[in-house]
Amino acid sequence: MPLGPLRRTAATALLALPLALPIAVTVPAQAALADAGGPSAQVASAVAASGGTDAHDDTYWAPALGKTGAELESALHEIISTDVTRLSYAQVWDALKVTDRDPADPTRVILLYQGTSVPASDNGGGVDQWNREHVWAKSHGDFGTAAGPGTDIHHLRPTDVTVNSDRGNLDFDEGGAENDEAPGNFSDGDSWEPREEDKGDVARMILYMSVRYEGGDGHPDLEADDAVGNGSAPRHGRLSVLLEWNAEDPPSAAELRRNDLVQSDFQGNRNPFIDHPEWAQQIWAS
Ligand SMILES: [Ca+2]
Ligand SMILES: [Ca+2]
Repeated sequence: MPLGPLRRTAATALLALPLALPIAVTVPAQAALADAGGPSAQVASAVAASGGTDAHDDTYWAPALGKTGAELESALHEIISTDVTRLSYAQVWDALKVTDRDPADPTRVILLYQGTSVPASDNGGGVDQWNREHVWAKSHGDFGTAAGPGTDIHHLRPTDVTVNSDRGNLDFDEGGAENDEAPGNFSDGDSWEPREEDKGDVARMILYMSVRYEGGDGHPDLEADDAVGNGSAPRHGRLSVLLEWNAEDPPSAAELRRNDLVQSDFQGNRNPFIDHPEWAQQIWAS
């Protein structure tokens, strides 16, 4: 994988983040991502080398550093499931108005799948309003909108009402016909392919849900799998494609800022794959 675009992403993140993450934060993580196809020991050493340089490695992620595979997944589950605040579904409206605020205009939010900016106050169920898209489709595990996975804003994003309806509960995969209202998104009978800018975001949201929900607290054990057409099973695919998207579309400044806001203002937990996208490879590709 060429490092050029990844380094540009790191530089962009630095410019846009007021809490300037040191450049050492992103560079080792991206280097590890680039090495993800290599021996796991090589990846592990890249992560170890980044320990202490990431803004959250010394504290939040400390118990996970140096681990790989199932041990890493288990450590991350413990970290992101401890001292978590569960929002009500009504609270999600106000939370998304903060986490997905348009940086150019605080009265607007940015829509997933389109990247367009719409008035934050125009939320609801009408045509051309925005609503709460469950990126992990809530029918996959049938968890509804009670406080828990159905209100976890790490995977909830503002979307146009009819685009949300078009995506429905489809698994994610490549191919199909382009969406009229949301150019760059494609769908067929069993899958939805988001536009390029959202591919990595979607992947990291699904992977977060897979690690966050392991069958405790009365919630289903959600697992990413390599299928489409998962129906109501607590599964979401397609894992191999999501891992590719995670690598192709690294975390943006907006995604990093969103992760900070979800932790500091709402839920108290972070999405590990936004801070360390290479962890996805270390859990699922080993
Ligand atoms: Ca992205
Ligand atoms: Ca799980």
